[in-house]
Amino acid sequence: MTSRSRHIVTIVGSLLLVAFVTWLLFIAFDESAVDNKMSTLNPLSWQAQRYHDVYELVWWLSGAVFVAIMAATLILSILYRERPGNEPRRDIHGNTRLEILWTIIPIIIVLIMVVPTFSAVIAVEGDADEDALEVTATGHQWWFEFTYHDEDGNEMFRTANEMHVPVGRAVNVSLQSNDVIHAFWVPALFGKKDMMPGHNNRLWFTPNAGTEGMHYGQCVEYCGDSHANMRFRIFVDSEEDYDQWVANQMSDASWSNDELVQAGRELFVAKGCNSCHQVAYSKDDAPDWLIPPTVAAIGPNLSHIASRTTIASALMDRDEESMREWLANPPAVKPGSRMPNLELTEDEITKLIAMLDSLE
Ligand code: HEC
Ligand SMILES: [Cu+2]
Repeated sequence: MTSRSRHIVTIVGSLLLVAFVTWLLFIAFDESAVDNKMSTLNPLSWQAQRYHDVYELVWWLSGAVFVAIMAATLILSILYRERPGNEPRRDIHGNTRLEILWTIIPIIIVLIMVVPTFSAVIAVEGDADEDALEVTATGHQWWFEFTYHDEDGNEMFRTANEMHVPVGRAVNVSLQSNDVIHAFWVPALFGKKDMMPGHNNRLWFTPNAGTEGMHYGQCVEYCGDSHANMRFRIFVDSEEDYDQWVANQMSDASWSNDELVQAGRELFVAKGCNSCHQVAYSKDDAPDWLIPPTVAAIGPNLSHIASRTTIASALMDRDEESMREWLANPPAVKPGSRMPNLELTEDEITKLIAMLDSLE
């Protein structure tokens, strides 16, 4: 290669590198990344905000270090490049002042990062507010179960994959697992934490005022075939909407006397759905096909399935088409699903959907 073509290769290479870095910066700061509901860039609780502050500090510090080193490298290689009249300098062996300086500077930078990091961790990992809502989140392969407790710690009700919380109030979440290690994360609301079998982890968060709406969550610890399909949602409700939601979840499962719904109910028993799914009914005239909750806990509680917006751990919207697809062959939709293909006919699926749709 001639020295001229080597020059051209160097220049083109540098330009490509600069373009690549610019593109990385662009996607990092792109508005859609900031607005994305799975992004930590728009924290909606003070806990998420504390972690985000640390992230931002480290980002700017490391950015400054990066720019300083790159600039020094560039300037020195231009100043001292090989050219007539620029003779090699004498070697230097050790310079105490310089060595002290470049030991102290990194120590200061590390201290600037360590102090806010520890203070954020201590604040966020501290005890939850006294009046915090108590919820147990249990990871299952591949869905989430939420158990709500009253002030005395007694179980009030169970639901799945969609958690509702009141705005402005602390939520204390006890994290558990029914099988393997999962992890719980809603980037906008709190940092990720593992759900371990046989070990209780805990996290808490307080949704800011004005954050009413839906926030996406995801399992973030590889847990088998459908790990990527293990999602969930948190709905931050106004106090009033939340109370209404709780009252509905606490109520008995309801169903109409509609013919299709009744046929669906019969199928729910005939096909053994009730051996895995709870449909809660507390009255004395409870249908005798109901199995106690402790037995029918292999799949999500379906008592109020029609009050949810999604099915199969937020993988699909809860609409007629998705429901058909799911009931026809769950493992085809969600690889490895613990709900087997029950070989249902189109007609049976229609009846079951009518029954499920009535469970508001
Ligand atoms: C062997 C246990 C088992 C049987 C039997 C079973 N299911 Fe399931 N079902 C599950 C599991 C486990 C899930 C959760 C799957 C997932 O999201 O990975 C599930 C999920 C569902 C869902 C989605 C619920 C949600 O909130 O996401 C519906 C609806 C459902 N099943 C209905 C039925 C119906 C109707 C029948 C009977 C025809 C039935 N299931 C039989 C275990 C079972
Ligand atoms: Cu998981």
